[in-house]
Amino acid sequence: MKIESLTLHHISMPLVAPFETSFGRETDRQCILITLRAAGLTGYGECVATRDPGYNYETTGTAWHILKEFVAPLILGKDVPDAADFQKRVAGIRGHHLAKAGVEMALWDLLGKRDGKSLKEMFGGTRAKVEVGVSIGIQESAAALVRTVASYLKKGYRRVKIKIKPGRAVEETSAVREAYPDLRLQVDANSAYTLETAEALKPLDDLDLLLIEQPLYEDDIWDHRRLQAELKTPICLDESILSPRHARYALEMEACQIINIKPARVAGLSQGIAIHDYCHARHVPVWCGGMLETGVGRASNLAIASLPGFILPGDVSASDRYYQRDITKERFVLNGDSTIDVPTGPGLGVTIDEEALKQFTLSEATLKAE
Ligand code: OSB
Ligand code: MG
Repeated sequence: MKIESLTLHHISMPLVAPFETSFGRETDRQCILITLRAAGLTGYGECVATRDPGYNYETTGTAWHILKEFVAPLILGKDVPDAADFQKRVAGIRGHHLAKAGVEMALWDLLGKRDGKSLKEMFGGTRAKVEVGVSIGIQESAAALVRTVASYLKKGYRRVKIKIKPGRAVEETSAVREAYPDLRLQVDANSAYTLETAEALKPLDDLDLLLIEQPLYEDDIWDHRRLQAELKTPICLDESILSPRHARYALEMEACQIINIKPARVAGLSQGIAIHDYCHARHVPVWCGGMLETGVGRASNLAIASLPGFILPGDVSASDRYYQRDITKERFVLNGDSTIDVPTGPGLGVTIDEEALKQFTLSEATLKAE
């Protein structure tokens, strides 16, 4: 499709409750909404870079710069037929995966709207609804954490992930396990440990966890192999997997047994699908991670999670777990069986609430083909 314009909205949305991880605490979530126009159609994508470089090195500021100065000139006025062509065009831009992924998402939305197909249909998704869990930030105390877990179980979530960091892991996770002996439970350290300090995580190995997510350095795969050799609990990698190649390295090295697929982290949905296909062929379980997405990114996550290899519940919770007001008219709700329905409308299957978008916009820019 010949791309006529690209619009960026830097937005900030208040979270219903602060979200604290080993790298920081967020009360408002920033991201960039990307709009592509082509052939009388509008496609939307979400760039999940946040205000601070805590999860990885990208921020809303770096993404804005890369999108405006480098990605836009490669697509404006150009015929971009599909995601593979888009990836070829941006291959000369090193890194900046979150920026690239936002545009690829908008392209999929355009293509789906043109063809009258949902992302799920285009990807070959096999499920109409996907199993989901909830990711719970670091709380004030172990007792507060147990109360928070209880509140989500009451809402119907049947899998819980808790954020951990040094000094805030064993007591907290043990308390949740004691309160809920049969709960599907997992933890996420967001790279807060070293091979040495990870010794402190050994007691977690006896808590029957589904997985331990990204305990070590974000730029490392090898030391995860060393740690995995000492644990019976599967290690799952998030930050360390930046491409389908990394997925192969990690599995060949036996650095992990499970992969968290966040399409944004690997530069786009097409790359996330490639990792899914690679893992599925090897019977390696994957699940869909989250970045506190708006309704736009949430629709995209649900679509990819409908692929058959996503056998573990994703971090794709209901809209009300994150935002009182979202930028999509659609809100995602939790079904009684801890699932969320995959959108069926053309493209992402969501519509933008322009009023809400205006309310949350910090700055806006439109770039047009010459
Ligand atoms: O590591 O999975 C992570 C949120 C922001 C940055 C990193 C992570 C997360 C989450 C939240 O765990 C998942 C969600 O969107 O509910
Ligand atoms: Mg993670």
